[in-house]
Amino acid sequence: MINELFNLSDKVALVTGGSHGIGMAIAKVLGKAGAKICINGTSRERLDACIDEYKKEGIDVYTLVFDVTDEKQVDEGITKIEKEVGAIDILVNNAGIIKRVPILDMAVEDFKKVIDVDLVGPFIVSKRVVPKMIEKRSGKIINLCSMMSEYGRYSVSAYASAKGGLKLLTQNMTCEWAKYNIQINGLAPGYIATEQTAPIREGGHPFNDLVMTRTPAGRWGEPEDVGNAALFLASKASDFVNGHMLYVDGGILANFGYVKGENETD
Ligand code: NAP
Ligand code: GCO
Repeated sequence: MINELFNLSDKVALVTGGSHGIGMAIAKVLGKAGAKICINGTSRERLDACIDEYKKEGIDVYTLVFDVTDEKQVDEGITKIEKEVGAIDILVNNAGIIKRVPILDMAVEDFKKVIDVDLVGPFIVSKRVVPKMIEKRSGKIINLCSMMSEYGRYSVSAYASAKGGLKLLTQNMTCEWAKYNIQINGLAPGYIATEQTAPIREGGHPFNDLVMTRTPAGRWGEPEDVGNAALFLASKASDFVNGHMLYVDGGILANFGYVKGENETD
């Protein structure tokens, strides 16, 4: 049956950074597909504040505070999940930050901080979660990469370096863990309307015009667009997809760009 392919009712999912944005959208879709949903973040207030939003969708979300860059906190958090909810079947390494600063102005510690959260964090969490997946000979790991895994742009050197690295970490995880029937893939959004992009999307920021002209779909993505694609990578339907980068970008990576007005529909 087709819907059996996307039935996650016997699965436990951890979505890091699930209190809002793309993480919440992914967690909601996986929850609606039947998975038991666990989310973390660094802010207890934000985690408490999102519980009702999940409840509205019929999802009893399990929340805990741990910083993905802190090995001890990650170990304690995953141990708690394994004890109180169950071994994690689906891990979504979604937690991430960005700092938009030109290289010459960027403090080394700020560069390292972005790398720590966006690249080392997925390494730490995956390394702690995967032993039970290996034992079970089954698991799904989804790493939130980006179109910046392929492109640089002015002021996002740390972020693009981390997301480029995460693309290759995804491939290396595949080389080491696919033989245990674990599928590890990159989920790579284009420009999505969340808090993270609000500074370059709102208030008439010129970057908004760039995204609108460079994206063939002619719109910003919504978190739900990414969530829906995550369901495929979390389900049986992707059991032979591994080390892949699934772009959810409205076609931006396919498009070099065009001159406004050359398109008769402009
Ligand atoms: P967001 O709104 O800034 O949310 C980021 C989430 O990560 C928050 O829930 C935050 O929770 C959590 N987080 C940050 N640092 C953490 C840490 N050290 N430990 C644990 N949790 C941490 O971001 P978003 O736009 O939803 O993006 C989510 C992911 O998609 C990120 O990896 C981002 O790089 C990627 N992405 C976004 C876009 C886009 O256009 N928005 C495009 C491509 C890729 P707290 O607030 O509790 O810390
Ligand atoms: C930026 C944006 C991007 C998005 C996303 C694009 O400043 O260019 O924040 O980095 O977050 O990663 O896919």
